[in-house]
Amino acid sequence: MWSKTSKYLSLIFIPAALSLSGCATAQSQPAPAAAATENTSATQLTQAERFDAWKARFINEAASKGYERAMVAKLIGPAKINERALDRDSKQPEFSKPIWSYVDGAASTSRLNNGRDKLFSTKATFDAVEARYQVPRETLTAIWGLETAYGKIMGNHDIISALSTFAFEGRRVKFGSQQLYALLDMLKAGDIRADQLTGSWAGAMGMTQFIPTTFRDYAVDFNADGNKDLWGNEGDALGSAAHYLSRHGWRWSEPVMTEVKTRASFDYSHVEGPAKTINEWTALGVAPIGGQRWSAEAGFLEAKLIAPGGHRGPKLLTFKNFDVIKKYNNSTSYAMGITVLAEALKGKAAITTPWPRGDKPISFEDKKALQRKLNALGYNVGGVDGQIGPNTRKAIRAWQASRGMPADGYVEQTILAKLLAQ
Ligand SMILES: [Ca+2]
Repeated sequence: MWSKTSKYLSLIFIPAALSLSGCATAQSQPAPAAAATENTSATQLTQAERFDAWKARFINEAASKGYERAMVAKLIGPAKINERALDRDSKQPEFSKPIWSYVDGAASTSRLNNGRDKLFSTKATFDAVEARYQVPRETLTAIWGLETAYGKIMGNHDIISALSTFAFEGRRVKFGSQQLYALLDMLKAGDIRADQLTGSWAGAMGMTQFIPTTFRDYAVDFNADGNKDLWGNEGDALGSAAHYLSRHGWRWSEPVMTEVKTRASFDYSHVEGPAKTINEWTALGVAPIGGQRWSAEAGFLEAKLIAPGGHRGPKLLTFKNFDVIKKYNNSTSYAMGITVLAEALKGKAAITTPWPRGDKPISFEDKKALQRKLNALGYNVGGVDGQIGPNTRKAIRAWQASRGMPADGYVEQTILAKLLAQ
């Protein structure tokens, strides 16, 4: 596989000195909030009565849209409220997990070893999937591993109940309804059977955790047996993931992410900025680490620079394919986790620079204090919500630049203290 991509980097092979911590703990879920209060001022109906009334309305609405009433009633009738899917104010965790902890977990020793086994045991399927979709097997394996531990943890919630809970009331009414209609479409087309519909409380199904709209629009019957079996058939699941990435613009011959170094005078305000060509990055003093060089062909590829651990941590150029992975799950941490695991499956270390693991993260309340202070100093962060998003990082960069600090937009306790002391 790598031989196909190496036209962009002339490699001096670096042995995979992977130091992967073995903390393959499941992602921590937010603590359950206190039970929702039953009684609302708007109505005296019980939740069960409101849910039944919603079912009747949904069945009528679906029938009016041309779905067979009996089929819809049979499907929706037995649905029960899913307690996990109930709309509650999720409590903010005090500290969010640092990115290195997420990336370590993504490429844990057990996930890597299990992934190697899967690459071996599923080789014939991967050969066929790669040939059809031109998406590399290691990336597909990494998605399979991160989504469901290679099909081990697919969720055993009744999907109709979970989505009906969303559709009936709360913030996710529109989402729930759209997803239910996607399921009706698939059942109508005969792509899946109602008895297959299990998944996560959030509505994701099968080995690759497709929500119904994604399932309807991108799942394939790779083994051509008449059923899109993302739960039990590896070809269908991996073929569907490959089809999804392919349709979102995956480029077989291009890299996903390359670790780089920057010259001492580098202007970090380019971090998280617009994409530039490799030639432009080179002119700005950005070069691959570890004795690698860009080929002439690579010069015209576009890439964005990220430095999620700040200027002292790993710095990475991300290419079009990185953004394609984010179409699967819109998170930089996720795309990095997938890429680090996929490279590890090839025997390569995608990231070699140590993360600033000694840094002390700032709490949710500290993040709000940071945002209030930046607003007060005239750096507009928008709302004070305790979420360090692109706007807040942009404001941090502007403040850092004004103080002659590397403008990487990264914040931990010492930087926060400097800001608050101002
Ligand atoms: Ca099939």
